[in-house]
Amino acid sequence: MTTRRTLLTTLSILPIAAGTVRAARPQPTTKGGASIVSTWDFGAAANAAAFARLRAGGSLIDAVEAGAMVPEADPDNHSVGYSGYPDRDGHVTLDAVIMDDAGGVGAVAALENTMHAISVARRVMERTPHTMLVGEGATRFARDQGFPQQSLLTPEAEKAWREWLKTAKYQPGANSENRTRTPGGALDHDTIGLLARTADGRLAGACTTSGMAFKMRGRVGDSPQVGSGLYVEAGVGGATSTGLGEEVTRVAGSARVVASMRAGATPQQACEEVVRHIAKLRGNAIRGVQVGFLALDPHGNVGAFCLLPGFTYALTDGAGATTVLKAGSLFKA
Ligand code: SD4
Repeated sequence: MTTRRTLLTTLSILPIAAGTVRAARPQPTTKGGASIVSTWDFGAAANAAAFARLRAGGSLIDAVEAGAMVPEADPDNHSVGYSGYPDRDGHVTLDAVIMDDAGGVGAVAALENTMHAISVARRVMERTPHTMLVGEGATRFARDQGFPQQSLLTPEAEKAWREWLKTAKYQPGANSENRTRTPGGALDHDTIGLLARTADGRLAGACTTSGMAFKMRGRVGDSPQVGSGLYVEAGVGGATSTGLGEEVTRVAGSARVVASMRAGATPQQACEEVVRHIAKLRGNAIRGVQVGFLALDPHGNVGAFCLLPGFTYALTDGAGATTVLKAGSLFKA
């Protein structure tokens, strides 16, 4: 018979050698559990918009869309939506996915000229028989659906790209999402992954990004791919990821987190398991690479864990109070 302990061992979520692991911080105890969680500190503003939408009677999908739209419209956020850093050919291309817990999924990848990729993803979910549109087809769909068309490349982002072209070195750095940015520093990527729940335990999620700055044209990361950047399952939980997408896609990271939760792991244990799995699988190849996972179960329990210190997330409780927390990390640096 499988006891809980043997199950956890199988999932390799029992503590491993001291010295390599930084213990995860105790989980916040919020009255009634978390209502909305999102990646990075800038998730706080997104959570506020999502919470307001829920409070105004919106659906979970309305709420996660409203949350994701905040960084998409923020000109200071250089890789979600408007003003995202372009690919190496100078095109801003957006990736997004939205998902409910009743089988609803919509995604776009390599979308151009539309600020709110998350809303186009929602439209894919609601108005097409498909789950994902990419590239020119996604861009045409957005235009045909009446989304305003504009260049997403701001002068500031163009300047950074032209500067990058001088060396054209592609070396994504860790934790560039944090607001403690140095002007002109290597701001490689930003992504928001957002999970929300209702008091009765229904779940939905959204994830939106322009991906890695100065990526190859046509490159798509984890974010818009169901099971990698986001996964939600009724009665089990949801998970989302951030960081170097290739390392998440390789292992279908968010689906793996939810699978662990389905097998009995807590959200925290499940996030730790996938991070350890990536580290074991990739060894030296993930040195200096950041990948972080965030998970939420139907009761409002939250998990977060990452490879390197520095991954933060925003947690909003049932009363609307938001805290920004640091996730535990597998490595110290
Ligand atoms: C990507 N995962 O395109 C995204 C980037 C990211 O925080 O999450 N940055 O690989």
